Amino acid sequence: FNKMLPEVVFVLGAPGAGKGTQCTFISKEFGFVHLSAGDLLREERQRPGSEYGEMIEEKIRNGEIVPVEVTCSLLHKAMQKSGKTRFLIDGFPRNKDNLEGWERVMSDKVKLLFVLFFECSRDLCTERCLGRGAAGSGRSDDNLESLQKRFNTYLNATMPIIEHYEQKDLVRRVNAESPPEDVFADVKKHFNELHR
Ligand code: UP5
Ligand code: MG
Repeated sequence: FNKMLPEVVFVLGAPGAGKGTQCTFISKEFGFVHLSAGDLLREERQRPGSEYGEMIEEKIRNGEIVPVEVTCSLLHKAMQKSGKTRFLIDGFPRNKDNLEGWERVMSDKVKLLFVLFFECSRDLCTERCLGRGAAGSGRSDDNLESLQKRFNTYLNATMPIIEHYEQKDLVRRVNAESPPEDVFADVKKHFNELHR
């Protein structure tokens, strides 16, 4: 019966670990719809008439986490709009508020397959994000000050979520320090194990 529910993989890992990069690969090869919570929030921030624009920008710049009502509703709408049934949810849930809000609204609407967790050192992640900033990402959080805050939030708020799913045996860890193609070789194994 569960098989009729849309299927979801949460993709987590430190800022700059390569979540977005790997989701692009997964989406191409396995046909999952890639939904980045960060991208949806940045889009909502730009949307004329959005009542959340300023709040979102302030949270992002300070590496803080937007209230789940906003993020979860953007995710839910994007899922419905896609008309598809398999989703990569990139960068969510990042804290207890996210987790509880998702469970409240979505846990009976989707089946969580597993949590893909990218492990990458802080130095390497910082270097990647600063590199992306220098290359003109335009992201207001690709600077050293924001990155320090993003990392603190990651360690204090997001790691406990990984531990929560670890206890349910749902975490699939991948070392994300090698070149993107090599990381994807490991990522693939977890998707090949799924029913087709
Ligand atoms: N790169 C990628 N993989 C590489 C590799 N293997 N080797 C070498 N380089 C690699 O990659 C980052 C950079 O590294 C790129 O230049 C890439 O080419 C290179 P990317 O794939 O973008 O990594 P990713 O993990 O997606 O990094 P991102 O910066 O997007 O992660 P964050 O988790 O910090 O950002 P996100 O967009 O998810 O969230 C931003 C903010 O939005 C949060 O801080 C928060 O304020 C807010 N937010 C919420 O409030 N709630 C949410 O639910 C989600 C976000
Ligand atoms: Mg990303």
